[in-house]
Amino acid sequence: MDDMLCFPEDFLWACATASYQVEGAAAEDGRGPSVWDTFSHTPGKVRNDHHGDIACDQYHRYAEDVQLMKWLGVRAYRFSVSWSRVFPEGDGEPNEAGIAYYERLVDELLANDIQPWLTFFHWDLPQSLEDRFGGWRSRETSTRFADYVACVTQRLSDRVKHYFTINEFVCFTDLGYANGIFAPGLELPKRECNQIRHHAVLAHGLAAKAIRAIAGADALVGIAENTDVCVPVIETEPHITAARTAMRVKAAPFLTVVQEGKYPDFYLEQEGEDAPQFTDGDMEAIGTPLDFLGMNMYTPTYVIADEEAPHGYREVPHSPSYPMMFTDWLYFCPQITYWGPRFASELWDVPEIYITENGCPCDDQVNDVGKVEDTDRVMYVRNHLQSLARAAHEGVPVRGYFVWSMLDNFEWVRGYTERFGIIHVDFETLERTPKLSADFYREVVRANRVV
Ligand code: PNW
Repeated sequence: MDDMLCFPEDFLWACATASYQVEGAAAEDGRGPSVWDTFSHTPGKVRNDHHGDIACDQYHRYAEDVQLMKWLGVRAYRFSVSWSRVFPEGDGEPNEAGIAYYERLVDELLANDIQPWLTFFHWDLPQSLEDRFGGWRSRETSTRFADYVACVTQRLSDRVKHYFTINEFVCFTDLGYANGIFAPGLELPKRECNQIRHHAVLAHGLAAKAIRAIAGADALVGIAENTDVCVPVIETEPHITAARTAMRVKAAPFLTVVQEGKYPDFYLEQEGEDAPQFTDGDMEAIGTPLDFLGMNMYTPTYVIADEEAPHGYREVPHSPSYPMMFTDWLYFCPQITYWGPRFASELWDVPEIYITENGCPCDDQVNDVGKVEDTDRVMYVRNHLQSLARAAHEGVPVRGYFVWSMLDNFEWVRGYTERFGIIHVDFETLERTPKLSADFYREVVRANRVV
């Protein structure tokens, strides 16, 4: 372990996708619509009015994709289940054909020695729950989520050991119901938004309990969260302490309450009249101890110590000249994969940490020999892996890395215009071609080392 570019033995190299972004087959075998089907088919909501009707067609091409994963050498695949494939209306009787798809996918992965890591919710809420209950505005959605999770766990826990309840709270709560930029596209006041956030963490807690009740010690349960990674601009004690505090403060309604089983007092005070309503039972479920923490990491929040400021820190905005990847929100800061896991383990003593997403969009062009030579993506991933190796060498319990994404896919409101894959997808022919970054990642996986 003298080699600072080396990873611990048994480090889990993997890749990730999500149902609505890759599956396609939107109306096949009884799948019901999700809020993302409705939203993407509403003119003007998604760039170029793109939608996920076909996406990467992984629903039909999963066997080919598993072979690509095998070629990469990854030992795990993180995918999500489309809730409305299993319960077309979100509740009621399960749709056998929908469950059968995930059985086929899981069996194919296992036959190729690739562990399935299953996410239950990656934003594609059944439209019927939105129509009948107001979606996440109602705790009916939280309890139905737990029922859906119980059903899938019952059917798959003989083969699937690793589960993520929910992916990225802020993206379907705040962005969906307060900012209106993601499905279902609403702009509700703060009080309602806080209650929506609460229903989301409650859904996580109820689901975690359901998985444990059904699969017991056979199942390992975690969450995949994109908490703001606060990075000390200067790596000295006061700034490090300030950044760690900032991470806990900023995550108050999401990761902090999940890890601590209690809303921090400062959060409830600060929200005042708008604070969420909850019961003791809710808090008990929300605080269910987890087996691991999944961290999705893309971009930093820079912090410096400031004794005058609330909580003793101040965020430093990105200057216009700060280097960015090929989209308007992704600032390049490879230190996130060091500070994120380190702070999470210092704040909450989490047993295991996985980077469940990391990657970037690039202006990928196919060259005259049919290859995408994405040296910028290689640069991005290489630097983030170096920081992750630093964390591992210092004893932070980082156990694995899932590159986002295995292949180009439906990038939400950016449609197919932003490519995050290490494998190129031609969206006319659906042909897959590994990019130079895939060659790079394959060598990393093989060597268990940054190469
Ligand atoms: C993640 N931000 O979302 C999602 O989990 C993926 O589905 C998505 O494709 C990927 O990142 C790339 O966007 C994020 O603004 C959305 O910081 C927004 C942010 C971060 C992650």
